[in-house]
Amino acid sequence: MMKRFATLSLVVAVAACSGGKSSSNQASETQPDTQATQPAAQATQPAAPSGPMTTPAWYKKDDATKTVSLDITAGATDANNHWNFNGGTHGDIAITVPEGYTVKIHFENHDPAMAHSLGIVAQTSGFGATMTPTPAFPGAVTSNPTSMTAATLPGKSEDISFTADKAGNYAMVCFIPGHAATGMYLLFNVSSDGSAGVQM
Ligand SMILES: [Cu+2]
Repeated sequence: MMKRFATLSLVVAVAACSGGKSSSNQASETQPDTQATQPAAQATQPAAPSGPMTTPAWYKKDDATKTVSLDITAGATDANNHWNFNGGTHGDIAITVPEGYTVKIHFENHDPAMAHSLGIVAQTSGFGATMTPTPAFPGAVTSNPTSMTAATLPGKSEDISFTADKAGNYAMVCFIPGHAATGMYLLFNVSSDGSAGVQM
């Protein structure tokens, strides 16, 4: 907001100084361009969370057993019509686990009305309305992940476990048709340098 305001002031100042016709034309062309580009970019690829690495109560790491345990709740809040993981949507939470660690996820569905699922995929944005439920790691998906009647139903839970054996950027998605496309995904990173935790 500050940046855009500063740019506007600068444009006005330049136009005022030169007073020339070409200058004011230039100014009016530049402004709408900038405004049109910014929202489009945010809709397709929101900026990854860049906050400090934290360890909320739902993230536990045990270096002795090289295990990260995650408590993930679908519909933890009413954000995005309950289509969220621990309240996060559109990749606004980034979970990072060290490469080679076993990841144990306890998944609960607190959405009163809708089945949800959880899987880790290599894709991190641009999710289609329907998705092939192929996890990035063997075992990194809940059962019947695309089914509105047989995925993890309201009030139910499921536990999955997998080895995060390849560093990279992944996403945690819901495979029910339309859910990831409308924001039901978090970012999931596997670090090669041992970094671990949660950023928002
Ligand atoms: Cu869902």
